[in-house]
Amino acid sequence: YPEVPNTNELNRLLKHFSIPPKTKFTYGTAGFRYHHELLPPIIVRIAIFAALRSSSLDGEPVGLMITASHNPEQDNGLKISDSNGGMLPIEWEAMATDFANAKNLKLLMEIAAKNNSQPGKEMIVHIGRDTRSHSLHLSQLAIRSLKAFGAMVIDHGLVTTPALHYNVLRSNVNHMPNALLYGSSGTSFEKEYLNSIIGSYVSLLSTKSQLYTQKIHWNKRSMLVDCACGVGGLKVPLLNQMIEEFTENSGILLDTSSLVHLTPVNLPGDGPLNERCGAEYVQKQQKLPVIYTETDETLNMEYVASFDGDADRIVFHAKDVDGNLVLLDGDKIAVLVSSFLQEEIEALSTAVPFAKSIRCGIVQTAYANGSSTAYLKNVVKTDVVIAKTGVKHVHTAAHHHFDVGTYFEANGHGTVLFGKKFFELLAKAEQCLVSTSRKNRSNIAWQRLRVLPRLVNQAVGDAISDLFLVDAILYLKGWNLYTWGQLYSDMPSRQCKVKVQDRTMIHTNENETKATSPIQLQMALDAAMDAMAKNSPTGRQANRPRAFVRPSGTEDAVRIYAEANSQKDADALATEAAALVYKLCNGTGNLPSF
Ligand code: G16
Repeated sequence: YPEVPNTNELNRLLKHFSIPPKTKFTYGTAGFRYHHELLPPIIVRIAIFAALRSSSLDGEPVGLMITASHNPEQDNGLKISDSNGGMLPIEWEAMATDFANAKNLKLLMEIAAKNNSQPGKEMIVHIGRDTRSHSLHLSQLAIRSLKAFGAMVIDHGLVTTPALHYNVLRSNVNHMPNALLYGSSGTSFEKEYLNSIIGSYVSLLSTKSQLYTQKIHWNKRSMLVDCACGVGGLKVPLLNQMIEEFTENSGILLDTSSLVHLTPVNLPGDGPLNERCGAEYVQKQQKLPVIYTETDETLNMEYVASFDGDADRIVFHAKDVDGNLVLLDGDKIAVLVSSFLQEEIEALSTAVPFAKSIRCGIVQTAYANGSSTAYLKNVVKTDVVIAKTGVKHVHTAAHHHFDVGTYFEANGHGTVLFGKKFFELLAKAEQCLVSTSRKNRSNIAWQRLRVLPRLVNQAVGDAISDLFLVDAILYLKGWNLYTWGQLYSDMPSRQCKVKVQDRTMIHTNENETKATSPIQLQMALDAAMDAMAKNSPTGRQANRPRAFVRPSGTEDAVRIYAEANSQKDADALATEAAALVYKLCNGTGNLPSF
C-alpha cells in the first residue's frame, strides 16, 4: 500500500491531464473508448473511480483493463471489472461518466460523496493492458494515479481482457463459483487460469475415449488461430506446450489424436492490429482474414479461429473449395454449445431426475441471425431471451433467467454461466452415480458437465476458453466446421456503419430492434421493410426482412443491420437504412456501398 492519499500529486495529475474544452466523455458499451490522445484525463479520473469502487465493496479488488479491443490501433480505452469479475454494475456508470468529466479533486470528491462513496483503508485494483503502443504509458499513468489516491495496485502487464477479469474474480473468494474454490495452486493467476482451461479441456476430451483401454496415436488435428495482431497472440503460442505437459503429467488416458494443435498467426507486430484480420473484421465484413505472418508452412484454412484485439471474442471459419468464407459466428457457437449442454443434461436426467428441473437457455441480441433464433427455439427447443447489445446486458440476463445460461453475441462474445442449482445437480449426480460404470451414459454426462465451469470463463466471454470448448464439442460429436455449419443456413445479412454529427440523437427501444427517436427514422425503416416483405418469396415470419439501427457504444458511428431472403435484398435494405440515417441524423463522411 502507498502511505496515504497524496493530494499534491493528485492535484498535479488532474491539472496536467485536464479535460479538453467542449469535451464530454461518456461511459459506453464496455467502458470508455476514444482516440488514445484523449485518454490520459479519463485514465487519471477513472483510476480514482476504480479505487473508490473497491472501497465501496469493503476493499474487494476490482480491475482496470487498458484496451480498445476491436477498435483500430489509434484508439484506446478502459474496461472496468467489478469484484465478481463481471462488468461494472450499470447503476455505477453515471458516476463513472461524471468522474471522467470532473475538472478537479474537489469536484471528484463531491461526486463521490453524492454517491455515498469514500476512500477506504483497503482499495485494491488489478491492472492489465493490451499490446497497443500507447497502452504501456496509459497503464503507468493509471498506476501512478491509483498510488497517489492510496490504492494498492496489482499489475498483470500484458494480458487478455478475460484473463484480467478471471484474475479479479479469482482474488475475490466470496464471489467464486464452487468450481473455482478448489484447485488453487501457488502459481500465478494467469498460469492457473490457463491450466484450469487446459486441464478441463483434456478431461472433457478424455470422455470420448472411455471405450479405449490403451492410448492410440493418430495424426494431430490442427487449427489456425488468427490473433488479430493483438494480445491473444502472446498467449496462444504457450498453449500447445501446456496441453502436452498436462497430458503427460495428468495420467489421463487419452487418444492423443484428440488434442488440437494450434498454429498461431497474426501475432503482435506481424501486421496492423484488427486491420483486415481478427474476429471483428471476419464477422462484420464476412471476409477471410489477411495472414500477415511470414511462414514457409502451408497454412491449413480448413479450421480457423479469429480472435479480436483483446481476445474476448472468437469466431470460427474455413475457406471452402471455391475460396469462399464459411463463417461460424457467435450465433453458431450458441447453437453448438446449447445443444451440447441440453443433450448432456438430458442424458444425466435418466439417472438423476433433478436434472429435468435445470433451466437452460440462451441470451442473444438483436444482431442474432433470424435463422439461429428459429433453430434454437424450434430444433434445440430452448428458451431464448433477447437483450441489449453489450456484455453487461447479456451476462446479466443469462444470470437472471437461467440455471445454465449461455450467451453469445453474433460478434463472438460469449460464455456459459453455471448457477447454484447446477452445482446442486453435480453434487446429487455424484451420489446417484457412485456405483455406476464410468462408461454409463449418465456417468459420462456427469463427467462432461462437471468440468465445464472450469473450462468456461465464468467472469466474461473469453476467446481462449471458447476455442477449447468448441473444439472439444466438435471432437466429441465427430464434426468438422462444415458439419457444424450445416445445422441451419443463415439468412443473408449485411452490417455497416454511418457517421453522423451526434449519434446520441438516436434512441432505441429496450432490445434495440426499433428506433424510438428520431420518430421519422423508424417510420421510414418500417416502410422499407414492409415494401421488401411484400416482394419476398415467402410469407413465413422467420424470413421477414428485418433492419435496425443503433448508436455504437464503442465507436463514433451508427451501426446498421439488415437481413433478408437474398444477399441482394439484405444489401439493398442495409443501403436504404444507411441512407435514411444519413439523411435524418445529419450524416457526415461517406455512405457505405456493397
Ligand atoms: C464490446 C462489447 C460487446 C459489444 C461490442 C460492440 O466488444 O463488449 O458486448 O458487442 O463492444 O458494441 P457497440 O456495437 O456498442 O460498438 P469489444 O470486444 O469491442 O470490447
